[in-house]
Parts: sequence; C-alpha cells; structure tokens
Amino acid sequence: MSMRSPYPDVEIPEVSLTEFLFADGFGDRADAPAFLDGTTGDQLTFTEFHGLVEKIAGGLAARGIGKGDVVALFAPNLPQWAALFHGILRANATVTSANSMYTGGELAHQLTDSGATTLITVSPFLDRALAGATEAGLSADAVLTIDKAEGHDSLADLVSSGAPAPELTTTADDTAVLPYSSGTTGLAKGVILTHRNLVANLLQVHVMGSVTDQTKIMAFLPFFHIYGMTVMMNQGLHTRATVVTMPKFDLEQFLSITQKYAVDRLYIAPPVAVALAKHPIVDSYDLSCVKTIFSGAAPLDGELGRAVAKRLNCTVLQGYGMTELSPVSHCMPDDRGDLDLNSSGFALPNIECKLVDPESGKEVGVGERGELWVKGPNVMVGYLNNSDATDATKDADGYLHTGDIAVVDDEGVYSIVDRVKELIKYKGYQVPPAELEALLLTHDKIADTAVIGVKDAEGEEVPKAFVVKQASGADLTEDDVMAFVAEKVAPHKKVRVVEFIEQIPKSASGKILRKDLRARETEQ
Ligand code: AYL
Repeated sequence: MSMRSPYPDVEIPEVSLTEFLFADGFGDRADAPAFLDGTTGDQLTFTEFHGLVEKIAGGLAARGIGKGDVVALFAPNLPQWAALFHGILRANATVTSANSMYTGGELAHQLTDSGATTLITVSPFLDRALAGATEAGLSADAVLTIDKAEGHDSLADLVSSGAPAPELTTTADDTAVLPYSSGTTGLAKGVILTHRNLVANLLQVHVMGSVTDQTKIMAFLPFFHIYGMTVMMNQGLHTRATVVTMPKFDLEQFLSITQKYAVDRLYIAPPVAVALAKHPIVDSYDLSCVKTIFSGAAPLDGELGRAVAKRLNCTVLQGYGMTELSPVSHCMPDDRGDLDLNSSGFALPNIECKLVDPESGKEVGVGERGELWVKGPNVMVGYLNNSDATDATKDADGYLHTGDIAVVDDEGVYSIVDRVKELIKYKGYQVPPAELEALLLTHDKIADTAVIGVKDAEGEEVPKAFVVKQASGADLTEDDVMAFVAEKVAPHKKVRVVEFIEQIPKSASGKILRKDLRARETEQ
C-alpha cells in the first residue's frame, strides 16, 4: 500500500528546464528585476538575464563545450551564478555545483568524479580553485573567473566572443545538474538530476506556495545546494519573482537587505530561526514586509518556529527534502500556517510515499514510525558512476529510501522524527561521517575511529569523533584531532567534539555500530 499526495497530479511537460523557463518570453516582467544583488544593488532584469544566458552559451560553445560536457561552478551567490548555470544548460551541457566553502582537495574530488572539464569561480576563490583543478588534472586555462583575474578568461571575455548560442538540443531526459550528496552512506556522490526532475519539482512546489511575480525572495542560502538552486533561484525564474541574493550570510546585512528591498519571502535553515527568535538586533529593523518564512534542510523545532512567527508577525512553514529528490517532497502549503510546526506538511503532488519499518521491512500505518520512501517525477535517476549506491537507495519500484524516519497522521501530515542513515547535518549542510573517518585514519597516531552526530548545548547537531589511539599516540589530544581535520575540510565538516575510546563497536562483518555509539551518548 502506498499513500498518495492529497493534491491532484500536475502535468509535467516533456521539455528541458531551459525551454520551460525561457520559451514564452517574460511579458510585462521583461524589464523587472529577476536577480538583485542585495549587497551592491546591482540587478539583472529578465531580459538582461536571458540575454546574458544566451551570450554565455555562445561563449561556451565557442570553447567547444556542448552536450555531454560538465562545467563546475564554484562561486558564492551572485546574479552571475544563476546566469552561468542557465548559460551552461543553454549550451546543452551539464552543471556540477560545488560547495563554495570546499578546500582544494574536496573540490578536486568533485571535479574528478563528475568529469568536469571547465571550472568557473571568482578571484577570491582562485587559490582553492587552482589547487583543486591541478589535483584533478585541469589546466589553468580551464579555470575561468566571474570577475577579472590575471591569467584567466573572465565572464566578460566569455560573453564578448559574440558567438551565437548553439541550437538547443537538450531533452527532458538529459542530465541538467550533478550536485553532490553522500546519501545514506559513504562519500559524496554525484546526484544525477535531469531536466525533467528539475521542471517537475518546480511545478510540484508551485502548487503549495503562493509565490507570484510580485514576490521578493531572499536567497542567502547557497545556489550550489539544491535548496537554493530549485527553491530560490529556479522558482524565482519560474514565477517571474525577484530573487535578492547575498553572497555570504551576515545577520545584520540580511536584516537590512530584507528591510531595504521589502523582501516578503525568506527561505532559511533552522539556525537562522534561532537568530530571528532570539537576537536583540532583530528589533532594530522594520520587518513588516516579511509575510512568509520557510524552513528546510534540517529539523525545525516547532516552538522556535512559533516564536519567530509571533515576533515577526508572519507565517512560518516547514518543508522536507533531499538532494536526491530535486529536493522537495513534503511541505506545508502557504495557507496552512496552522499546522503543527514540528511537522513537514503534506506530500507534494505526483508523489507517493511509504513508511517502512527498517527492522522488519513491513509497511506501517498512521501514527507509527517508519523509514520514509518517496516515489515521483522528482526522484533522481541515480548516483553518477555508482550503481551499487543507486541500487541501495532506489528500489526496483522507483521508491527512494530516504534514511529518515517519519510518522504520518490521518490528515496526511508527515513529521520527520529521526534519521537512520549515517549522514550528519551541521546547520543544514551535509557532513558525511565516512569522509571524516577516512581522513582521521590517515593520522599516524589514530588506530581506529567512528564519527556520529551529537547535540551540542544549543541543541545543534555537530560531528563527534570517537578515536582509538595507536600505541604510539599517548600524547594525542582532543585539540590535535580537531586541528588535524580542520585544516583539510570545509568549516561545516569540522569535528567539533572528540572522545578517546578503547574500541569502536563493530558488527561481525566489521561495520561500525553507530547505533551503539548513539545509545552511549544518550546514556551519559
Ligand atoms: P540534503 N526535517 C528534518 N530533517 C530534514 C528536513 C526537515 N524538514 N529537511 C531535510 N532534512 C534532512 O540532501 C533529512 O535527513 O537536502 C534529509 O534526508 O542536503 C537530509 O536533510 C537531506 O539533506 C525544502 C527544500 C528541504 C530543501 C530541503 C532540503 C534539501 C536538503 C525542504 O523545502
């Protein structure tokens, strides 16, 4: 038995995202701002944005980039990020979006794994970009910058080629984007999302929200992550709304930009809700423009959400999603601010769900806990070059096994109550424990290790490493372990708690018993 969304199906057209967003022109929104850089006030109207996309596509084609090629974007949220993303798709190529906090080594993994042949970045990131490119075997010529940087072609050079955009040959089945996610286990993997996946999720999300061409959407959450990419950048283009970008989150700047540009729809992850509920500075701004705040990417505490709604006199909503779901599968519709804010709302149109007991493999009913399985047109094709991981995550019936435990009530409202996969989320960002464990094992004083997520004093999930010392490692300290990791990974992946332990609990087959480590935490 499966549970269908309470909403009627929407029709998903068999077209590329490019055709879906741009084929019909912009009507009376042609000269309205599509993207506005909140920090500089620079804006691109829909006509200007589309013109830039066409020119970028021409420039990329002139460099020999086309169908089957992968171009990596490694840059903060800027209107140009969006133009490059759509320029790459318009050139019939595929985007791989890299976390802008990545170290050179982390970037190299994604470049190599995705087969990217070109990397586009900004000059302040050049050190890390070049380190990653070099390690991945790309030449300096293959590294372009959005601004100007000595020795590299810039966005201005790319668009000044004057070359016409090539014929659009992309179909709904072609791969649009390869974001990276560790999924339920292991290292970060390329998630194959087609044009159909992205178009479908825009239409599914559209039914739930009341975003119009008058909406101003806040986009400080990164476009490289699927939340920013679909829900902010592409939803904004789809609805002809204005997307206000911020390259980096800063609370005061975020509040002042919200006030200045009368932003009415904020997309956040739970840590920002804490600031909105509690930080005194919030009272210094007139935020009466804000109508809706939408939280996703990690569990929102219902009481915290209600405190935000009360303080800002607005509606607070929660949604649930996953990179592998393009990303949204569940959310609260705009007119249901009355729902329990600990929940993540209803299944979106075109979605079928199952809740399955992970122990028995049997489906469970209303009010019972089970692993959430999701099927629909937004479910990824699979992981790039990794059929084992694909088979372990997506079953023969097309259900994606999320690794999250949920309950559903008799109205069809889902609440995410636990996670059975390895994944740790730090402030909404993915931290794959397998990656940290592999890194820790390269330390010559560490004999064995396991990393899990634990709650810190504020209730935030943080990565904790259990470490077994080598005989030679008597002098190894917690700080040594943390510093060793910190210099090799992006800040969100830092190990924030260390405990030395005699032995890592493992199954007969050698698998880390994370459950036992988690149980140990709650006992203490
Ligand atoms: P990834 N409650 C609890 N856990 C959540 C929630 C939520 N509301 N949302 C996401 N997660 C966790 O790939 C969950 O463990 O995608 C899930 O498997 O970085 C994992 O985060 C996926 O992490 C939106 C738009 C959510 C985007 C997203 C997040 C996509 C994050 C809702 O409307």
